[in-house]
Amino acid sequence: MFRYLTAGESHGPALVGILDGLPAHLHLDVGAIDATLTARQGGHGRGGRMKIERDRVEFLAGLRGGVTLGSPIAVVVRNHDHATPHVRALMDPLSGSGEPLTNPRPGHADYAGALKYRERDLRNVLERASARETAMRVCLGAICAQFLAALGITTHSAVARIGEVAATFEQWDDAAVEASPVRCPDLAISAAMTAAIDAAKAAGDTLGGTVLVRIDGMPAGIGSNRQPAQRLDGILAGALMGTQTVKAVEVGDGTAIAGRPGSAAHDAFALRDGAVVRASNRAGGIEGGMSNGQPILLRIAVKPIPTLMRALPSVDLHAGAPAPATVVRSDVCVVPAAGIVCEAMVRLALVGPILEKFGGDSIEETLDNLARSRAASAALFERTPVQR
Ligand code: EPS
Repeated sequence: MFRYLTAGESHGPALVGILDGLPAHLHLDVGAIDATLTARQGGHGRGGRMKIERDRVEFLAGLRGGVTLGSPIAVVVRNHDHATPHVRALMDPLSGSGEPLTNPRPGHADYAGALKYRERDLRNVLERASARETAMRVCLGAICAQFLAALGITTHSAVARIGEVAATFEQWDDAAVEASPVRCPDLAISAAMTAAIDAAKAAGDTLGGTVLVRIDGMPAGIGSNRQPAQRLDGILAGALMGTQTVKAVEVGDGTAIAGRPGSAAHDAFALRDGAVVRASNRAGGIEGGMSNGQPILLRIAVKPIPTLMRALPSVDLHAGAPAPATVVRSDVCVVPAAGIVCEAMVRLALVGPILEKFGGDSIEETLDNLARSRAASAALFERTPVQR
């Protein structure tokens, strides 16, 4: 069984993660994990905190000589902001205390969390709800990416919308994404997005948007139609909806499919050089809850973050009087970072269903089983070889 767990408060000493169930003998490139952590910290629209943090992974368990042992992997990413004296005074695990935060931000976990945990100080809710925790998800996801890459599976992301500025590409080049300060491969639109973020900042406002995630190299038959919880679209959507700021997930043509007749909604089969191919990929690579061998295409909508410098109306819960929402240091737009985080969630979500199909206590065993499965698929029908 593959599973993972994260712990950590935004201004506590560190974020902690455990990954359990990755096969043995995977050589990990630690520089690649750190590079992914750095990518998450970037993007136009980030606030002052990202100038303080230098996210780097530290391994505590599960690795020897840079190679996985098959035992649980334990990692830490430090919060440098915790070294700031007033932050440490607030958040030291043993002595931390301070004036309570009392005015919930509409859209944040503040209010619902206060009621749930019977908290009179909203800081006790917001510290864990903060998107700071996504640094650990990205760290664990970057480890999983190296397992997936060994199987020929890669993930890619791009920003398609920020606020009202939308791009209309379907394919994209990773190099163009990396060249853009907002991770949008259309450079003219990218400039308009950057300007929109600047305008929102000047107005004390925040912006959300849309990111696309593509998974290449997926073998067919991952996930299952047997039971609801085994459907790969549900597993991916659940992981993505379980991410801070995400409000909607579409697979393939998603909601647009609802308005089309069946004749314009599906992906016709055809033969090319005697092999089965598809004329389109409206389904986004998943049919019947299983990967079908096409690239998996996901579109994720994220909300504008709820901490506005021009605070929304709220209530001081201690005073029982109207008051503006709490204003804390924050970002204007995290859509570029959301693409990196969504890739991490997809990576984490894929490993379990992949290991369920191919198994493997060592990476050699997983690769043997994958190769045998591919050979069996190709030979399944005498006349028409299957793609994967
Ligand atoms: C966040 C508020 C800001 C963000 C933070 C998420 O932190 P601070 O209050 O320390 O300035 O920078 O995001 C991160 C620290 C991060 O690593 O992404 C919030 O309230 O959700």
